[in-house]
Amino acid sequence: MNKWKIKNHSRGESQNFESEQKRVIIAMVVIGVIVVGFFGALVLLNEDSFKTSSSTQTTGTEAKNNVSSQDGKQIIVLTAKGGYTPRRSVAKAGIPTVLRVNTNGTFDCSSAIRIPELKLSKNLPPTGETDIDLGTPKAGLFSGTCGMGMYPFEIDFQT
Ligand SMILES: [Cu+2]
Repeated sequence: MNKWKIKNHSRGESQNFESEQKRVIIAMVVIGVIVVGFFGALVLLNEDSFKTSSSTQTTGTEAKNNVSSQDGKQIIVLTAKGGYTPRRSVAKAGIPTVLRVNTNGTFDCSSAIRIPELKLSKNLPPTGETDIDLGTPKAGLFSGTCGMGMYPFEIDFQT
């Protein structure tokens, strides 16, 4: 700080230059703080959303509330968007079953659903509800994926 003062007193001309430099340094510090704060906040937000989504998936794993019955049929509801939710469903075997896949602004590849067991590949509408008849499933694991095989889902049909 002394440096500034001395120069300011001794040479009036350098005052502008020095204060200009000072302003540049202050501006750089302020920008630095903003950038660091911004990325820090981004990291925190990402961690938060990561935790939220993983905990949702954990609860979704055991949730049976996506399985209901309607007109004597068992309806299993999945949401397709960046994968399938819930990733694992538990349903009853031996009952005529419909897999109802909801899309809502789904433009990723989970809008192309593939069920090898049924030799089925289907393009879902970006937004809508698509019923897929699963027949009367036997007990066991039933699985499907997105068109590229990177988002899996499974249904555990139990007796
Ligand atoms: Cu995919």
